[in-house]
Amino acid sequence: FSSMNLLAENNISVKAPWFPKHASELDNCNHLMTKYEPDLDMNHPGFADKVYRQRRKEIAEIAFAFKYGDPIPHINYTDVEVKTWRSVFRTVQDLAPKHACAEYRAAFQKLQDEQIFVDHRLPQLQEMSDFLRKNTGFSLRPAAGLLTARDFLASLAFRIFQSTQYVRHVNSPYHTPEPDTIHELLGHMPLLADPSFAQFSQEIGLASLGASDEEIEKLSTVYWFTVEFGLCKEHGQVKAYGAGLLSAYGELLHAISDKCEHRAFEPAATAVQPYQDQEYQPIYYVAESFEDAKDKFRRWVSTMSRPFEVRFNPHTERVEILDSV
Ligand code: NLE
Ligand code: FE2
Repeated sequence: FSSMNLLAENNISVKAPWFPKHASELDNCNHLMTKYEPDLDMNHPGFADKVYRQRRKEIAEIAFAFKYGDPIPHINYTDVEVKTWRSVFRTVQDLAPKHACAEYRAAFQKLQDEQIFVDHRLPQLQEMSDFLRKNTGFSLRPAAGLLTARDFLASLAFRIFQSTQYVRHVNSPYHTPEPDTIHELLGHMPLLADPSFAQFSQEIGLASLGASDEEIEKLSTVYWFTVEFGLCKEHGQVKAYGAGLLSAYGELLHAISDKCEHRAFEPAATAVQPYQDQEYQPIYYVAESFEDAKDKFRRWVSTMSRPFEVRFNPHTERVEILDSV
């Protein structure tokens, strides 16, 4: 950082949208994107199910009340919820050995060895958060639903992942357009325990702090095609690392079939590719490796317009602003 000066917060002369400077300020970053919610979307499998909607409300209250430093409240999952978990868990267990990337498989095994991943109960967010903290320094916050891209990406800068805690409707165990705790647990958590992937996730977050709306849109599109739906190469074969694939076996099989298009991951092009968030994707991007994806991502981010750089100080959980002159 020799050519940079550490700036005091009130010295920033440049205009940039507000962003959290300390992990505790994520208490202000829980704006919901009201899309695909059972109360609003007639196509949601829970739309006509009063009990389901009530349950979602109860669990959302926990997220709204959560403040930085609180333990994540325990949820007593019902038999129906456990049954849904079990079906998805078993399909992932069957398919991952063949179709998931090596980093995912290794972390999955660790989670099984530690009895966090078992088929008869859902892991609690707090125990998962403890597991991640030990492995990569990531931790979790409960989220009430789909957050705005700006809020969601900001938390990644602090190695914090905002995770839903409710369970998808029992009638659609194998695919849901909205995130739910099964998607977070089976899709995201194993890779957040991988050092290289954790670093990549944090860098997307750091790039988002103070970015323009247009850049946020690009970053969340890159996030979509990598963290959510990414494929990568492994010994000449294509494997999945995207969370939306690993938690939804129909789409996983679709993604590695010849019914869709595979393109090489190239941030500048990937960032402007319109995506599908209701059905299976028609296009997937294939990375050479996490390291290669990170290199390409860094080069692309350096072309963004933000007139300062940021770095995360893990000791203070604070983001420091560096004037790049
Ligand atoms: N389609 C995924 C699943 O069913 O698990 C969720 C994707 C959330 C972006
Ligand atoms: Fe996700």
